This record gives sequence, structure tokens and C-alpha cells, in this order.
Amino acid sequence: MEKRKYYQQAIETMPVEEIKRLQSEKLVKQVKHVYEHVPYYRDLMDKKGVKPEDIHGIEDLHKLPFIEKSDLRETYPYGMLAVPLSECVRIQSTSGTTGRRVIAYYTQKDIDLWEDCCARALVAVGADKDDVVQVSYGYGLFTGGAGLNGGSHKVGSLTLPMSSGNTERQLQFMIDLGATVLCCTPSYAAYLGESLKEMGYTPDKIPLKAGIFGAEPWTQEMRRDIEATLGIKAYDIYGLTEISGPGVSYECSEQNGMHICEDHFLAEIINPETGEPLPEGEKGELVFTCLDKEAFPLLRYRTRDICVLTRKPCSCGRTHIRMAKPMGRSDDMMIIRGVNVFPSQIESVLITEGFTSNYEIRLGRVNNSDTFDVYVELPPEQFDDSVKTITAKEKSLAAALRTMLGIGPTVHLVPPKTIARSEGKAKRVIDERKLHD
Ligand code: DLL
Repeated sequence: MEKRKYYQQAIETMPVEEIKRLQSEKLVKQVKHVYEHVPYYRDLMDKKGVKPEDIHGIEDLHKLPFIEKSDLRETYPYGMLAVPLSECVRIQSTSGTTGRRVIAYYTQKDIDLWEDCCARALVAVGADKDDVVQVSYGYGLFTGGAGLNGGSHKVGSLTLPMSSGNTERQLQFMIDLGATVLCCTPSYAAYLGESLKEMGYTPDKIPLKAGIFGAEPWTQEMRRDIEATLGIKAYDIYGLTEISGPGVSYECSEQNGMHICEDHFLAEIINPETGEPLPEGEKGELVFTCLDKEAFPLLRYRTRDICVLTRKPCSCGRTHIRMAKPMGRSDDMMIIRGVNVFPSQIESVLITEGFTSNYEIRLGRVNNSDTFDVYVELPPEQFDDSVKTITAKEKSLAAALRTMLGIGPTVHLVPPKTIARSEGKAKRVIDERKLHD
């Protein structure tokens, strides 16, 4: 039997004009639903002087007020609820590393819609009924495990609900049960690849063929690295708890941007300083409006993720708009000695120069000036090099970083395996400058 190319073909390949018409219809209804059921958002609309009757279609989207993370903190836990609590069947939550956790609630329809998006992502990388999908994202409050697990069930693949951690068992199951698709964070995929090599397996000895990696920024260089160590094609997947979880957008066989599930989520790019919508192709902050969600339907939610959208046709046949890999969140951006630096820029130089994605950035402050240190693991085969050679390598890597960033860090090459591995989202920056609270 021929493999299926799409999970919901009619929607995924719908002509753009039709998608826009559908979005307009849904938007009008959704604004009314939110205005009637969420007093907090009704107040925001009233303050802006906009009523549901003013919204006739997506061309009026810009009239609506934004929702920001601070609004979600203020309304914690149930202030954004748009249906009776008795209609909700699940909550999920963000990790809350930067303040109060955000709680997202779901009706059964919301869960179905979210799992459909994850199923689309799985089918887009070639998953089918015959596949064995190993889900090594964390389960529990984090949306990664639950979302991909549900999507894999919908596709009809055999699902291995591994969750993250216990790396040896992960690899044993992967081999014994013949996993063909791996779902986890890119940093954990890199760690699994490294551990597999240590166990003496070469990529051709494992049946894995594809990976769906997301939940954190990762570079094209890291993609190539993971593809080589695991012998697979590595695909990107994006999402956030506030909008549902993974599957808001996903890569297809072209590996050239992630298709946003536009029938459910309306995307905009805005200028993060002024809030003005930007034309297609310009870089800015990604903003989402949920068109179908019932319990937690955020309108114009500012993600803080910086990226670009494109409507250029994709040869996979999907018509949904694509977003580029987010280069990082505006709040991940470090300002070091006045220069804007994203960790992803550093990662890309390291891998190009032959190092791995095991690195740590440390920022400090001495005499009112920023210190900028990058710790990078030496590849095992270079560990025995002389001090002179290692010092020369540190200097040359620092120079490559200076060329990319415009400012030069102090590079420290450290022995293999001395930088902590991550089983979930990697924490690569330690900022001890205490510039903020
Ligand atoms: O990370 C949902 C998810 C799970 C996505 C599994 C993909 C796979 P949160 O914990 O709420 O949700 O974090 C959302 O993570 O705003 C981005 O800054 C970042 N992020 C998610 N996917 C990507 C990606 C999940 N593919 C935040 N590339 C988002 C870069 C990503 N950043």
C-alpha cells in the first residue's frame, strides 16, 4: 500500500485564498466567544475601544489588543478560562523557570485538535501505522510527551511512551523494539547519539529513520551533526504551551521551514518595539491567535520568539504558511558589552569549527565591565593534545567567534564529558551579572 503523504489532506493542501476565508470566519466567532466569556480580555478590548462587531475578518486582526505572558501571570490560574471548568479535561503547564507557571487548560475538543496537529507532523516525516515511535520528551505537565504521544496514537503507530531520562534504557528499547521515529529535544537527541556511539553502535545498526526535535532553539549545524550520529533525517517541530503545545508548526520532507497549522492558529509577525504588524518576509516577533480552541483561546498572544514567515510554495504540496527556525526568544538574547548575542550564533560557530553542542556560556561582571567566557568540550580524540596545541585552538576558536559576534569571548576547552548533558531543554547560559531581579 502506498504510504500516506498527509494526515488531513484537504486541510493541509487547501488553496491559500480558502484558508484565509476559513480563518476569517473562525476569527469572527472566536472574538465573540472570548468577549462574552473572558472578562479580562473584554476589559482589554473595551479599553482599546474595539467591539466584536468591529471584527469582520483577518484584515481586522490588528484592531485587537495583544496578550502577553504578564497577562497570563496576572490571571493565574483560571482568569483566561472561556468555558465552564466542568468542560475542561486536562491542564498542562510551562516549566516556570522565569516566574509563575503558566497553566493551559483543554476541553476534549482542544486535546483532539492539538493531537491532530502532532499527527500531521508525524505523517510529514513519514510516520505510518507500521512505525514505532519513541517519545522521549518529558511526560507530565510539559506538553512534549503528551502531545506527540497523542499524535502517534492518531497515526496508528506503535507508541513507546519513554519520557526523558534513563538514557541506557532508552537506547536498549530503541534497539530491542526497533524504534523508527524518535521524538525528543535536539539536545537530548545529541546525547542519545553520543551514548549510542559509546555503546559501540554505528548508525546503520539501528532502525531509526527520522527524528522530530523541538522545544528549544537548535542550529542547522546541530541538525547535520545529529543526522550523522543517528543516521536519520532530523526534523524540526515548534509549539508552545500557551497555544496548545508541540505541533503548532512542523517541518515536512523539504526541511525548509515549518508549516503552521493555519486552520487553527493565525500567525502574525510584529515589530517587537512598536507592536506594528510587519509584511511577510520581515523578521520580527511571532504572534498567534487561536481560532478553534475552546477553553484557553488566546488572541494575539506575543510569543517573544523571533522569526520570519513565508508563503513561497513548498514542493511537499502543503499550502500552509511556513515559519523559519526561531533564532531564539527575544528574552534569550544576551546583551554583552552592548552587543546583541544569541546562543544559537555561538552554537553554529562551534559545530562548524569541529566541536559539539556541549558548551556553556558564562557571563559575569568585573569593574563594571561584562566578562564573557565560553566553555567547550574537546572532542575525545583531541584530549591528549599538548597544552600548546590546545591553547592555539582556544585562540583560533575565540577569533572565529569574534568574527561572527563582533565581540570576542575567552574560550576554555575542557575535557570530554565535563559539561552536564540535558535530557530536556538544555540550559546553556549562566548569567551572573545580576542586571535584573
Ligand atoms: O516547548 C512545546 C514543544 C514541545 C515544542 C516539544 C516542540 C516539541 P513550552 O515549554 O511552552 O512548549 O516552550 C515554548 O520553546 O516559545 C520557543 O521559545 C521554544 N521552542 C519550542 N519549539 C522550538 C523550536 C514547548 N523548534 C517555547 N525551535 C517557544 C526553537 C522552540 N525554539
